[in-house]
Formats: sequence, C-alpha cells, structure tokens
Amino acid sequence: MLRPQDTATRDRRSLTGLWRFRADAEGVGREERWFAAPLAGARDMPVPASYNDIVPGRDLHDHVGDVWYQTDVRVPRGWADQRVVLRFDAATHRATVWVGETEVMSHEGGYTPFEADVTAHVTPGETVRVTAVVDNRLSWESIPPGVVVETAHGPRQKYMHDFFNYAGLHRPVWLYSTPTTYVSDVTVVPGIEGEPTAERPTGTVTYDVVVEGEGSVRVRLLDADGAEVTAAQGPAGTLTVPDAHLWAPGDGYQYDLVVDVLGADGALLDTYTQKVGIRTVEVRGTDFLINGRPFYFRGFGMHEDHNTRGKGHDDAEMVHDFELLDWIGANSFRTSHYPYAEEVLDYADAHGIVVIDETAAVGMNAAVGAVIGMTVDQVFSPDTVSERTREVHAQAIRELFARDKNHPSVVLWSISNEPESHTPESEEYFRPLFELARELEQHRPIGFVNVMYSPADVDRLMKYSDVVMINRYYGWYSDSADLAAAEANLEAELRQWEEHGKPIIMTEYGADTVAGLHDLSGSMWSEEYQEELLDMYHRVFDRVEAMAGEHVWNFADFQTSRGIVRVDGNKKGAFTRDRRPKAAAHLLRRRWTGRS
Ligand code: BDP
Repeated sequence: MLRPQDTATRDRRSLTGLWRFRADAEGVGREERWFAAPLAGARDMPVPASYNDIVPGRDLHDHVGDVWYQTDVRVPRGWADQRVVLRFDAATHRATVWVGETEVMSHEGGYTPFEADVTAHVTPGETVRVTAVVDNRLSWESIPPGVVVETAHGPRQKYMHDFFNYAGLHRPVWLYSTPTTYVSDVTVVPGIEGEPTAERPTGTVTYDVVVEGEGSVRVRLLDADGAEVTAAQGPAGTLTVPDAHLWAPGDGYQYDLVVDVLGADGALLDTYTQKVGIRTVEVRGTDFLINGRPFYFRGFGMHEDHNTRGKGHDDAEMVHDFELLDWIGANSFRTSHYPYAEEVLDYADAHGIVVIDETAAVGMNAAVGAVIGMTVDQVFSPDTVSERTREVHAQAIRELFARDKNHPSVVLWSISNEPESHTPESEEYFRPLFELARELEQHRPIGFVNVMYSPADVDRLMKYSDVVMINRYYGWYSDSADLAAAEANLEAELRQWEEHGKPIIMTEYGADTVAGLHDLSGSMWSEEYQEELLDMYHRVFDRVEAMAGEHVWNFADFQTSRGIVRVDGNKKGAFTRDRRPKAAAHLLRRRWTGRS
C-alpha cells in the first residue's frame, strides 16, 4: 500500500492533534451508535499516542475493550473532482471507522495501515465527522495472541509476551486526495549487473506500476541531485543505471523513481515518487552479503516505547533514537516485535541503517508465558493458536511485505519471535506461513527468531529459515550469575547451530540492569554485571566463525505488563527508558566504534 504523498497531483491533510476520546468500559458504544453524534462526555486525547499513560490512574492504563476517537475535518475546497481517501497508519489492535454516520472500513492488526475511498461520503469545502472505535483485546485469533479473563472485578488481559499492551491511534491519520485515474501500487526490485563489489557497478531497477483507470505510464529515474539518469515507457520494465551509486550500510543513497500517468492527449493525470536504493542481499554459506560484501549486524532489538506517549510515533524521539544508534556505532536493528512506523523505515533508508523487519507474531510459547504470567497447556491446538490464527498471521505477513517491500533498509524478514518450534503442532502451523512468505518474497532472506527452549537438537523450524536468528539468555534466565558456566554453554550451543551452515545472528542477549546500581562482586541487576555479561558474549561471538551479527536486548528499558519478574518494566536496555546511557552503552560503543 502506497504512502500518501504531496505531489503535483495529490494533497494530504494530516489529522494529527487532539481528538475527542471516550473509553467504552461497558462496551455499549456500537449499539448506542456513538459515531452518530459528537461523543458525549469526551476528553481530549493526542493522536498519535497510546492512550494508556495519558491520564493518571489505572482505569485507562488497564482498560480492556473498545475506546472511541472522534474528530472533525474540513475537506479542502480544491478537492472537487478528486478521489478522497481516509487513511490510518495504525490502530492497535483493530478498528472500525465511520465518516459521518457511514461505516467505511474495519481493520484487524495493530501495526499496519488501512484506508478507504470516502469520496462518496464527503463534500469538498465542508466539514465531516470521523469516528474510530479501537479495540485493544488480544485473543487466540489475534496477532499477537492473548486471552481476556473475565473476573469479578472486570476483564483482565493476559498475554505471553512481556512488553505492555499499549493501544490506540499510534501513528498519523490522513485525509488525502488523488486524481480519479491514479497510481495504486509501485513495486521496485533493485539489482546489480556483474561484480557487486565494484566501485560503481551497473545497477538495475525492475519496476511494476499498477494504475486504476485509463492512462499510460512513464517513469523517470532521478539521482539524488534531481538529474535524470534514465527513463522508460510502460507500467513494467527494467531500468539500467550505469555507474550506480549503491545503497549500502552507512550510505543511504537513494534515487527517485518518478511515476507519471498520462492521458491520451499527453496531459499529466497522476504523479507519484518512489524512492529506490540499489543494493543486493544474499545469503551465501555462513555469510550475509549486502552488495556482495559480508555484513555483520551490530545493534539492538528495539521497541516503540517512550514515557507518556507509549507506542505513539514522534519525530523528535525517533531522530534522537537514531542519533543514539549512530553514537553507539550500531549499523542495524530489528523491529522487535511488530512492524514499526513507516517514518522509521524511511529514516533507516535515508541513513543507511539495516533493518530486520518483524511481524507482530510474538508470544506463541507456553514456557515464555509461564515466566511472564500466563499459563496455557498447549499453545498450538484447535482451541488456542489454530488455523484461524494462522489466517490472521498470514494476513499480517501479506500486509507487512506489501507495506515495506520497497525499503532498501529491510534486508531480512522475521515472521515470528520466539514461537515454540520443537513440536509437530508448531511445525504444522508454520510451514504454510514460510511457504506464503517465500511466494510473496523472492529477493530477501526469510526467517524467524528461535527461543532458548527449542535448541538445535529439537527445533523443527530452522530448516525453513535462511538465517539462524536466536535469542539467548545464558547468564540471566539460565546459569544466572554464573558467567563461567554461561560462557561454556553459550559456545557449545552456537557450535551446534553452526552445523546448519547458515549465518547466525544473535538477535537477543542481555541482562536486566538498574541504572545506578553498582556492585563489584558480580551481583545481577548491577551495571557491572551487564557489562561482564555482554563482554562474555562478545568473547564467544568472536570465536565462532558463523556469527553474522549481534543485537543486544534491548536498546532501551521499556514498559511491560505488571508481575513479579519485572520492576517497573524490562530493564535490559543499554539506555534507560529516558535514553540515558548505562555503563554498557559505553562498552558497546567501544566495541562497535573503536572509540572510547
Ligand atoms: C525474550 C523476548 C523479549 C523479552 C526478553 C526478556 O523475545 O521480548 O523482552 O526475552 O525476557 O523472551 O527480556
């Protein structure tokens, strides 16, 4: 799905700002048609933001079920004869939207965009009411899964992942116009002819444009200075780029593919610009190659998580986080454990940061659930994570790939984090999803992230994966406080994975650490212990040749559900939640930049 753009033929109106908001604790709003009038008893709510931490108290923080958002928007006068589209960049976890009293769309899944053509329901120059009901409930048929337990004191949401179930309108909302004949999709696949490691090789850009309505397509490829490199006619083809300036880690060079739709008389009907980074990705043996050169992932599993705004997107926080990644010498991150805002991927593209892009399929694991506080006998069964869940999961994969397919920064997909992967049921569940992912994606490697409870001798899914991605907590959840034992066990396990003959990326390793807690005798939770543990992992990584990357868990401390294993959140960050460095941040910076 294309991102809205301002071009010579298109305009956007942002609906960010304060919306009217009301929690629907009784779940009566749909029946009472709250969309049909200005929301009664509403309070102000910022969009984008999670609603949970905006108001003090437990009610909203722990709310389970529907909340209502409403705003009024004046449709620009100039949009007469245009197609008018209403788009939500995300609504966590599902939403139904009305324009005036007309229901225009519903969407399942909290981290991908959805939109509707609302031309028939608006009049340019007039104001229209937009209402969205957003439901934060996780069930056996949602991604991620969860269970709502009805108690004498109200509903309680349980789930098998640790990050807090923030909800609401986390990303911008747009009203935008397109002409009635318009570009509805663009796919670009970059390539390199000959030796990719050459200084300025010949690049290729295979493109495919979908147009709704009658018109012919012309494309022009411009370099970063706006000079035309090449051009072609027709909705699909391959462009050749002599002396290509490649997109590469640390060099976010991009071309502009300007797509024009022309009428029979040559008039410009629509124009849309798609950025293109020319680079290749390939797995060869135990190497992960970008542009033919071995790439070693250095960085973090992250979260969209901040004080007050929760998972709400914010440019200032985003840029600051990227500046910290730069300061520490990270070259990559994983969008643990859900698709991040498109702004984040655009930024990664533009700055040459490499991304492992993950679906929201996290917490399909009874053993992890038991640690977090949700007990379940069998995760994969007709009554729990089932074929119905798989349908939702498949749709999440389709939507993620469709949204992010053109980003050069995305070099590897993760279709799930830490599912059980040692049971026949888990294999039966996942095999078709790997098949689907391969059908949708012919150019990037695909994988999933393996959990410590499914080591190499029992795992059944790694054979479907191009890369070995594993999360390990030797020295924390196992061999707690015993780094000597942890070192031996970690190395022994990596040697087993090495036998797969694939690149190994440690997608999580780390220790909870309370900033400011110091101890010289190896006390867990201290800043010294976090440093010692990371150091130990690095010693091991440097001995194992198949290692292709290290992503510390986590970039920053983050909010979790409440329970006896977390103290005001997960504290495995190299930075605190408000982005102050722990001692480990300096250790990582020394390792990753060579600077102190
Ligand atoms: C792993 C999960 C991650 C958790 C982490 C932890 O992938 O989401 O936050 O462990 O326990 O199981 O810190």
